[in-house]
Amino acid sequence: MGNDSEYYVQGVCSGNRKMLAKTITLIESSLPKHQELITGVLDQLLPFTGNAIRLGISGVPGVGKSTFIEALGMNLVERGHRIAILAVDPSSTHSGGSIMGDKTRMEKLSTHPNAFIRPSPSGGTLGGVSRKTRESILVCEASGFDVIIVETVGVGQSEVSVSSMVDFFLLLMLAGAGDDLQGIKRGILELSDAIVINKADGDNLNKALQAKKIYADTMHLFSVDNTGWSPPVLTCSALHMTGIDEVWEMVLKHNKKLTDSGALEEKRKKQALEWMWALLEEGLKDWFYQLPEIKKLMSEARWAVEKGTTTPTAAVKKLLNSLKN
Ligand SMILES: Nc1nc2c(ncn2[C@@H]2O[C@H](COP(=O)(O)OP(=O)(O)O)[C@@H](O)[C@H]2O)c(=O)[nH]1
Ligand SMILES: [Mg+2]
Repeated sequence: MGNDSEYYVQGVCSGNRKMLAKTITLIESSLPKHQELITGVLDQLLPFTGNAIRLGISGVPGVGKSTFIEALGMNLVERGHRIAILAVDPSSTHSGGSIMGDKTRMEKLSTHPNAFIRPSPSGGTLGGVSRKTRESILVCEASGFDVIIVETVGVGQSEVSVSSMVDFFLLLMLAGAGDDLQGIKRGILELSDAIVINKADGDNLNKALQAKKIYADTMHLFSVDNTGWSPPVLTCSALHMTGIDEVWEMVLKHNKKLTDSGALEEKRKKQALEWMWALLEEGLKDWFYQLPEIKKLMSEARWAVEKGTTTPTAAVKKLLNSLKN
């Protein structure tokens, strides 16, 4: 049973949660026989994918991502949506992923029959974690989830990776936490389809409204992308569940705009192709460094360059030429 791709395909497509979880475990396995099996499973699932709204959520630790996802998620499941939450967090440890180890903040959602929460796979490189998350998105879609949320921590390269696997990339921020844009790199702002200032409640409400103006001015500096979408700045309180409807309406508006113009299909095609090139480059590199001939020549090349008896250019030429025979 467990070696048969049909078994997984049927299980996933019938919406069976256990089979969904099992299939994602297969994606996360590094055993060659599991990888071979899942490759076939994914190919068969592909026709049943693509029907969800893919939403990425980022922001520094403490900004309220988990609380926000609980609020938005409950809002959506109560309206009949089926929502899957995945995480990209290469720093996560064996405890089940630091990013969602705090399942307490998603207490209601995590026990809801229409929600599926999967922590980041532990260990591994960003590239590895990202691949697993991309493939998990497809499996969740084939299993009938119509909203997929990918959460990531607001540090480093993981935002770039998440923004390249979702339709809408949302950056959660705080008002007046010191420096103007809280160390968020300009590059991350450019990736964002919206900024949502969280914790707009209590004493913080006025500050949040002020920050909204400042951020809106900043976002105007970025040119509108080729889909004609200009990133809005909104406020919300994940804790008090205010402003959540507005965030979702914005996501729907963006989705409609991109769907109607054909830009969504283009975006996903482009993402798939870029992913293919990235995988190919990674695969080529791994393959190259594993070659016995290269291993041998590498140490010679390193030695010669260190000694100054050959130039890096000549050393690389020699390495690559050795493959031509
Ligand atoms: N006042 C207020 N507190 C919030 C809000 N959202 C989250 N918090 C609090 O901020 C802290 C961090 O929230 P959490 O969701 O774990 O943040 P994460 O690290 O980004 O996932 C918790 O103590 C939350 O209760 C909000 O909208 N308003
Ligand atoms: Mg969290």
